[in-house]
Amino acid sequence: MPSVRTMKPSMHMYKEAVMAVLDDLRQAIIRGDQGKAKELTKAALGEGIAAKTVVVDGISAAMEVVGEKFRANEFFVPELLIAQRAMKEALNMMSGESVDHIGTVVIGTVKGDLHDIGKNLVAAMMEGAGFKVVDLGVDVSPGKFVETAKAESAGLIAMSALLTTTMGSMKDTVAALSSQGLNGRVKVIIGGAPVTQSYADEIEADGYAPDAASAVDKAKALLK
Ligand code: B1M
Repeated sequence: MPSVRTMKPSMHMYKEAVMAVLDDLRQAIIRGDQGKAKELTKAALGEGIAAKTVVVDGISAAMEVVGEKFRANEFFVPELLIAQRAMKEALNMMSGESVDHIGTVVIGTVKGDLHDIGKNLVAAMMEGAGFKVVDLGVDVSPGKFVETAKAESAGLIAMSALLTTTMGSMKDTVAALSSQGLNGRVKVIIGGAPVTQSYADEIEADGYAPDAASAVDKAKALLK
């Protein structure tokens, strides 16, 4: 790969080189090439591209394309899973990168639910937007969400559910927050394929978002 710095006689060429690196990274993630995704993320950071730009314009943008292809039946579960592994490899390369945090978010997929592709996308986008993200993974109990939010002094709990049978755990988490007197102080945002705004209203969650990009906007608005 050509070096961004050595190819920098003008700002225009520098921007083109940055775009080329990010484009290669997106393509590597979309085709699920873990090695290349890792290598290109490392190279992009090494060339001085901001961690936030790598996450937003590289990693998250690639997963948005994967999501669209999946919805259009161009990709199926295996393609989704290998792209997700490549995404994880790329994200692992980001640990240790310093970004000024605009708030702390505790995120996870609710109890009984093992779906994490959408949740990882939301977590990556939030990280890219400047939040400190504490990712509890999948199968997260209401107690674990609340205890972690307390321990991390988080302003927001973000829950994902993909099964109609696990959505109830979101309600239990809101109730657990209330029982500790933390509702209002720790905001709650929910999402996932079966989740709706009316469900958020019903369980008195502070927000709902249909996709990862709007989850970031909602989180920013709630933590203002
Ligand atoms: Co499962 N699964 N699955 N599955 N699976 C669904 C969800 C299902 C709709 C398939 C179907 O029947 N058509 C169905 C649920 C039915 C229902 O309850 N309504 C289902 C089922 C039934 C099951 C099992 C029970 C199957 C079985 O074993 N009999 C089982 C349950 C396991 C468990 O969780 N306990 C199961 C297992 C699995 C796999 C392990 C094989 C795999 C998950 C792998 C993984 O995640 N690591 C899997 C997959 C891949 C799917 C489908 C095919 C794809 C889900 C996905 O990743 N989509 C799904 C069918 C489908 O959706 N067509 C299906 C892509 C992802 C980018 O979208 O997660 O929706 P999504 O995220 C979106 C938005 O929803 C939003 O942002 C993302 C986009 O930007 N979003 C948020 C998500 N979380 C958010 C949080 C927010 C805001 C927005 O704020 C906090």
